[in-house]
Amino acid sequence: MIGKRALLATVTVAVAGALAAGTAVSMAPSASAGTTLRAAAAEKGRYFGAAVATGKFSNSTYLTILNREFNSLVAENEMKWDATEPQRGVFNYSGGDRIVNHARANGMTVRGHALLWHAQQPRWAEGLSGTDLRNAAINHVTQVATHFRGQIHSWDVVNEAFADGGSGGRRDSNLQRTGNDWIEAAFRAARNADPAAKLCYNDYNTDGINAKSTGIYNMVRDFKARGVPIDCVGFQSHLGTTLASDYQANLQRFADLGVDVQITELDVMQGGNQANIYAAVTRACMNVTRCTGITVWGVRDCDSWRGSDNALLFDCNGNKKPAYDTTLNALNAGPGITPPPNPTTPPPNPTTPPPNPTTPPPGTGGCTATVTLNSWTGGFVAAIRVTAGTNGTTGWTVTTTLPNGATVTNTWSATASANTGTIRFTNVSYNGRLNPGQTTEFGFQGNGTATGMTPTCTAN
Ligand code: G2I
Repeated sequence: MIGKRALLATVTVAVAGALAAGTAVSMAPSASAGTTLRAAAAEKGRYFGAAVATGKFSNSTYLTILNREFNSLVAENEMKWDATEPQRGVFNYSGGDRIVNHARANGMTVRGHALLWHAQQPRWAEGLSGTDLRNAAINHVTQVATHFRGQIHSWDVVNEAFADGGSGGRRDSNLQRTGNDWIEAAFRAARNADPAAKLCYNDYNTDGINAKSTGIYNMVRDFKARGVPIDCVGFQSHLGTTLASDYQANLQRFADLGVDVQITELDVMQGGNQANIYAAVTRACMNVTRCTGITVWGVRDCDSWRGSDNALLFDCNGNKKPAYDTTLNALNAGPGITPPPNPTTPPPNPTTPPPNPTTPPPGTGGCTATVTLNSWTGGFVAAIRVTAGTNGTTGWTVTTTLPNGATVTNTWSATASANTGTIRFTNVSYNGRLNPGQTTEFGFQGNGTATGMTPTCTAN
């Protein structure tokens, strides 16, 4: 992080055009002006969010501001790989679930952050490479996105995969060394696991048109051209004392590719320009129709990773800072949009009765397998759902035949006997034992066409 801090200081001195004296924020609120950030954003069809840590939910100053001002939450750390899969195949959703529950109870939605990132990986993943790491990573995406399915409005599927400096290329990392296609593999797995969530690529130092943002732009354009499922780009916007004059133009060029844009981790060094920079960022988002929301990276200055930068909208006593007022005014002054459909936080479904333990599930004593196929030109991801019959399973094998020319490149949550032709997929250690009627999912990705598969399941 120290490297990034130093970098922030150097990049943000560059251009300050957007903040020139003539661009003051309108202070005249409209008749229907929202009096909180969440109300003002909602009136304009957007969300206004904050990064949170569940450890602070017991602080009443923090909680009061959180519930009053924000209508989208993101876990500052608790949905990251090290938090959610501390041991391989052992998942811990306690922090993430608390955040989702808090959001649901308070009329808020949730951003997911982050399925894959070179940082904050668990130790066991840091030690992997090649196919083993690729499979572990795709399995992670699948498991976590499946767990939170229907609860997340937008997922940072991949975070910070591009290099700083002028190369415009990828950052070196263990994930990058598994092959340049790791990002698209992650997006495909995420789409399969949670089809309703918007899938975002998220990065920093992308606050104007520069080599890094252009590298990302080219990737997004290529993904859209090839049908890789990407829906949004997150601009973290950890800012110093100036803002690039082409901040809005940069958002707009991404929007013009056919993706939503979001301001995902906004914080601004306190100094002469803090209030103006917050307003300029907010205005830029409001002026871009496909900018669907803003998230600030913490609640009060003393909750921030930026420590003495005092980079947020509330001081440590919970008082609103000048930047709060300029942000609220910019929200109220901005044009409205029709909000995107919201897939998040459905109430628990009262019409689905809990499984009745005394009634055996229908079906045979063995198991059944159904396939969901997500295909694009030249490739596919298959998700196979295994359901145990009346006897349950201690292990299972799913057999399926791929059409000629189709090749499996990647399998998660199962072991494949081959990569072409007739393939037997057997359970891995943690998903072989199923109670009667219980289901589990595994998947594979491949090249070619895989339509017409009719998998069969045998239990042992
Ligand atoms: O660095 C700022 C952000 C840049 N973009 C991605 C974000 O995910 C990132 O967030 C920060 C969190 O705000 C920090 O809270 O990510 C850091 C880790 O790279 C987080 O710091 C970590 C500390 O490094 C750990 O020592 C600590 O255990 O927070 C952990 C939980 O408090």
